[in-house]
Amino acid sequence: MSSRRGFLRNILAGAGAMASARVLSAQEMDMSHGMQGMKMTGKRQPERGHGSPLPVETPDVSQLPWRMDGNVKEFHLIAEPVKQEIFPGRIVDLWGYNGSAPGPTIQVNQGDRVRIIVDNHLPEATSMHWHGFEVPSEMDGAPGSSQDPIPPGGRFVYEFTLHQEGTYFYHSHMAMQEMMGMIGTFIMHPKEPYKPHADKDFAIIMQEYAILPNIKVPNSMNMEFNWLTFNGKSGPANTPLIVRHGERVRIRLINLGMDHHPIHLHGHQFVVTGTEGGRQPQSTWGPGNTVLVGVAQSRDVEFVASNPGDWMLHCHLPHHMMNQMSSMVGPMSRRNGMPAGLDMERGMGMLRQGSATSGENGPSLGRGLGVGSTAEQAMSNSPLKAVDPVQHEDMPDMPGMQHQGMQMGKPDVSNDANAVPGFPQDAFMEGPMMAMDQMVDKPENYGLRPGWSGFMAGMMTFVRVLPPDKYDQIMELRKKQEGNKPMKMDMPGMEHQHE
Ligand SMILES: [Cu+2]
Repeated sequence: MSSRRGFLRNILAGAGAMASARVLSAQEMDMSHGMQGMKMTGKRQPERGHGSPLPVETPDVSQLPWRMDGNVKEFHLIAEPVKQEIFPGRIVDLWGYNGSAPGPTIQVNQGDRVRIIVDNHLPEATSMHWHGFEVPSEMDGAPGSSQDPIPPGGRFVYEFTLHQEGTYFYHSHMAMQEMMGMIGTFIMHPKEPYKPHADKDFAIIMQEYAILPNIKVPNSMNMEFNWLTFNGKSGPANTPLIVRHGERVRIRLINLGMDHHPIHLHGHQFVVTGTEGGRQPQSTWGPGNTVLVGVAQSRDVEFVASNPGDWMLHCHLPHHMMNQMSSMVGPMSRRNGMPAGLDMERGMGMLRQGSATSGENGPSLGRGLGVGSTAEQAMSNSPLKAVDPVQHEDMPDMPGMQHQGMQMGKPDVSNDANAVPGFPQDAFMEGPMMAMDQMVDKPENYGLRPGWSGFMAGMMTFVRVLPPDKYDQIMELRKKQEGNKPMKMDMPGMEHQHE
């Protein structure tokens, strides 16, 4: 490990005298790839240098290191297929950058000269767009108009000076690739620190995927989504945002998908202080607790964490608070099999026969997860057959009740539940039988109410506003965990270390 560490230091430190054409070798690329895989900074509490900006934490996503080449900050992104564990045991095939989707977080300072080397390790052409950046047209990454697409195996070197500040992001400018995960956070720290000053600063990217049980590849043409993620994780796999009681908190929310997400915070009012265009004037800040983050937008919200507790932060669209099971509720779960998806034309409502509400078409319209299945299995999830193995065949990748680490428990339903039209809705989708506290155990979850994980799904995490003793305890646990990790990552505001 120590040789790897030394190697990294060389990459980061020895850069000054090198020609600008110098780029990382394949071996170094493997290195940086492995580094990202360790996810060491996603949870790390970065230290602050004198007068340097507060680094933004991106829970569950790593930070992209850079090297200085003269006065240019040089980053290296590799577009590639990735295996992303979006939920315990649910490892799916996405496309991302440097081993993850979303890709690693880039942080720079306003005024920086930045170079980003983009290598394409995908089997098809790609292009990198710097969303909202005021840069020369030929650096915009619009394939076909500002540049040729980067062919498979190819490379494009982007370089520009950034005079903006705010919450930005980078993404592939190929539409279907966007739906495979190809986005990352790009923070531009302001020259003049924002006022009032924030004690904690977080960023979260929202994404959505349509992935059938048994299948690991998202259907990027689908219009409905069964896996909703914050920073590449679905609840309860997300790492909560840890805050000390009384601190001022900024959360930067970024959305790239097919839906707009109303993000709601419990227990506090916040103000929207920034958009994808940068800081907003204070005169526009009105109180709220839900902010609609539209597709391709970012929103910064700020609040004083004045109310101690474990507060949910989640998308308020009901179907975005679920994991993969939204088709298994209510009357639809009572039939002996039903259409589970159709070919594209019919899935999108271009019917060949029958009406849109017929038994043949009704349940499948707008769901369109058709690839790989035409009918869902006959199944029962009535109270009397709650442990029917058929139920688990139907969701083999969902840790079942018999799964190790899953807590045993019974949903609380009344004796005549089956007689009530509409039953079941949430009875088998959340609650004690879905709890998996141990499977998602980590310092940031320490002290949560037992069974909490059974109620967290989709775009859902916690802002934990903790009294000093509890806060310190979790920071201590986190430090211990970090101590076991081999390398330190470099953060913005610590540039002096590279020079
Ligand atoms: Cu949503």
